[in-house]
Amino acid sequence: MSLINRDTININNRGAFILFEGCDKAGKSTQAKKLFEYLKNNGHSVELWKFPDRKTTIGQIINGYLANDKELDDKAIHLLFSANRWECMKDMKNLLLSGTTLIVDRYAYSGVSYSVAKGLDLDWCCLPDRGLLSPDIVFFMDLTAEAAEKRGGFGEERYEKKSLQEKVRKIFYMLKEKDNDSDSLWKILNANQSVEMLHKRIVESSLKLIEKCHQLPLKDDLWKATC
Ligand code: NYM
Ligand code: MG
Repeated sequence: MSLINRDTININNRGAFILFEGCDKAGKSTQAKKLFEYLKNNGHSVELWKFPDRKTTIGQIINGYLANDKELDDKAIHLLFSANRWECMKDMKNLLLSGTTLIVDRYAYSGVSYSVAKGLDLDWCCLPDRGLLSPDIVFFMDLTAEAAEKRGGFGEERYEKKSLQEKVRKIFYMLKEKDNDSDSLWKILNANQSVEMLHKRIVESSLKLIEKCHQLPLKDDLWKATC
C-alpha cells in the first residue's frame, strides 16, 4: 500500500505563514519588508501581505474609517476588518499550498486587540475570525506607547493615541495567553532594538520555521480550540 495519500501530497513543501503583530509604529512593516527582501534574494518563493488590505472594496471603506473621513459603528467596522481577511483566505491558502511563504503584516490579533481596547467584548470579537488560517509563527513587535509616541508619523490615523495603544498592547498579551502557547507560536521581540539586530533574529527563526513547515499540514483552525 502506498504511504503517500492525497493529504500528504497536499502538505508536502507548503509555504510558511509568518505573521507580524504589534501596536502602531512598532516597526512591523519595516521588518516584514526586510524579511521579504531577504527571502526573495535567497531564492525562496515568498509574498508580502498586509491587513487591512486597503485595495479591495471593503478595504477602501476601512481606509476611509481609519483616515477619519467616515464614521462607522464599532461592531460594524470590526466585522469589516474580519471580512477583509476572509475575502483573502482562498488566495492565501492556494499560495501556501503551492509552496509560497507568506509574510503577513497584521491579522486577526490586531482585529481583536483594537476593538476590545475600544470596549467591545473579547469573545464577541474573536468569533468572526474563528476558522481563519492559523499562522505558523507570530512575531510580536513589542513597544511601549511612550516609545511609539516618539516615532515619526504617530497620531496621523485613528487609534494612534497613547491611552488606546496601552490598552491594545495589554490585549495582545491576553491573546497570547488565550492561545495557550504550547508550541511557542509567539515570539516576543523587544522592538526598541536596532533594525538590523531584530532582522537577524527574525531571519534565523524564519529559516528554521520554513524548513519545519514543509512537513506540516496547513491549519484553518484559528481560535477553534478557544472560542
Ligand atoms: N486594525 C488593523 C484594526 O483595528 N483591526 C484590524 O483587524 C486590523 C488588521 O488598523 N491602527 C487597525 C490597526 C492600525 C490600523 O493598520 C491600520 P496599519 O498596519 O497601521 O496600516
Ligand atoms: Mg499604523
